[in-house]
Amino acid sequence: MGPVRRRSRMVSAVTLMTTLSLASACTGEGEPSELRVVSTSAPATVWVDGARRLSTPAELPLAPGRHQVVLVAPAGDSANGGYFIRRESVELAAGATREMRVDLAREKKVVDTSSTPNPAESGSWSRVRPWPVIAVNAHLLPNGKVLSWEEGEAGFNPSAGEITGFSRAAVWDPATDRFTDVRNNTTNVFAGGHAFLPDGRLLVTGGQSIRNLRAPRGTPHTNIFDYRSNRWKRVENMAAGRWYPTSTTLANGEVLTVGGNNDQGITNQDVQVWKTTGGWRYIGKRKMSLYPGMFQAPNGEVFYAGPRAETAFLNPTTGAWRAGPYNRLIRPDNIKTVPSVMYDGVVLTVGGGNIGSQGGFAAASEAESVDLNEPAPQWRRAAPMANPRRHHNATLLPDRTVLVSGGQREGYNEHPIEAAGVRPAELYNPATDRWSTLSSLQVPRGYHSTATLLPDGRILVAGTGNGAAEDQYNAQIFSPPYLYKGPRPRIASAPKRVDYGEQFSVQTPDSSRIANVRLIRLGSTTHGFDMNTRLNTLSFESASDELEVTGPPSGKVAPPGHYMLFVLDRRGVPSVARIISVGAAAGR
Ligand SMILES: [Cu+2]
Repeated sequence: MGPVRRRSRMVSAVTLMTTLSLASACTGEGEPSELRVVSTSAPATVWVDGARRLSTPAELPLAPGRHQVVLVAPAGDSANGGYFIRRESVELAAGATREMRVDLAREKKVVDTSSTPNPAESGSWSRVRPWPVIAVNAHLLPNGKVLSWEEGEAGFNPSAGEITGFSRAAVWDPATDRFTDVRNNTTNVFAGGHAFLPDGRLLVTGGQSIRNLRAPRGTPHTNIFDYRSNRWKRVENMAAGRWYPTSTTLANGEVLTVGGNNDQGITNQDVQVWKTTGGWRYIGKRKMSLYPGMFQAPNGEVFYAGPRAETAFLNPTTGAWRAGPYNRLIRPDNIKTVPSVMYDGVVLTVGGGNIGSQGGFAAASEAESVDLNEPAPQWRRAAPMANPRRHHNATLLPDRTVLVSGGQREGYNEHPIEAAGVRPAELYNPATDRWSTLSSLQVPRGYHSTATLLPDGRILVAGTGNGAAEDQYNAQIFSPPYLYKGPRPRIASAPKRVDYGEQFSVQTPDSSRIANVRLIRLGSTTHGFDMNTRLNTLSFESASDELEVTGPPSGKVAPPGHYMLFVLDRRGVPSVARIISVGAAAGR
């Protein structure tokens, strides 16, 4: 066969050799004027820059003249079965042409090991689809789009007299399936903390300044990403760097930031708060874990849930700490990477790594919960998962269950996860204290993977790699069993803004069969911890074609900002969510 032009995305086969031919011209910043696939090989779908099919132009050049090509041969199209995934960087001067020869037989093959279970019991995974960045950090924006980014590079800016950085970042629009390049040109925001401000902008604290795995160093940069303009803005620096901090939106709309390593590679002990008027205030010191699990608690304090056995409560006004319940069930020694989530004031922690003797790196299957609504909260053992996991994600779903995806049974960050990866998802129902095992991932996800609940009730699972395991420039989207249990209730209209304690009406033709109304705060996840999400069940009364719903009582149970509003029927089938802002200070 001769050259196939961009318009065609499938090429037919005679041998196992595919040639990619890239030609660069003056069509934009390093964008190839033409990408041809010369193929006499097994069928392949070719994506340019990991984002787009061959039939559309490249959108995310790495840098002027530098491009990525991701090659994916879907299982059904390949004689050998399985998926071939490969990422290639191609340097191209303007007007230059370059050929890539790809031997499909030698590419990495990811075999689909899942059977075809009943999706009403096990849910289902989408096909593996390319993603333009490694989604180490992922965030659902107030406009329903998803922002994700990966590790970038650091450099020294002599004129500014400081270390600067760069991150590749993209915004995905699920409605159009298009990506927008939103790179950050001043900070490597990988390794930062993040939480949404009441107006829906994302506050990003710190990031990586110098990569030194013995003592990684944090940057003091503070960035704000504005979903309305897709722009980053540098704001007031922190007093010291932060690498792996946690940021938490507080009841009054301020954002607490703790933990992580500073610019010298040692623990940053500052306890600091981003004010609603902008800028930082400092409220003392405490030595914290990397990416500590922090939650605004219903009593007004902030709960430090671990990952270590020691827990604590912080008064975010005075900076005073008091001891919390000791988590003694698991966590025998230096446990790490324990996802925690909060639903209706209950914190659940699931699994974690470094179990057993030092260097063993086995993972735990145990789960525990603590109800912060009680006057003297205590940890209680929950049923264990079927699989031990570390580097997994726990995601709150609108039916008040918790989806656990990915993770590995053993091994540290760089451990190959092809064998150690846990492919089946698991779902925890706190109402019954039971886990069920769901369908399996095709690509195992471990360190630096993320999971993000979408307004349509599906979960975007992406990432893995970026200095750990193997880079995964791809994603899979999970449809939970609740999407296969009958017609979805529908929200016809809902207010854009709701105040604390306010009664508001939600129009729905399905009012007679609505059993629950819930809010889920937008996800903002990295390293297995979602710093922003929480779930609130709201009280309501049904009327004809509408629900009279009462907003959450205060910022202590629902910090101001954007939430997905779901209505659910008696079988737990959720509507598509409306994204609304909650709290007097919310929205602009
Ligand atoms: Cu990391």
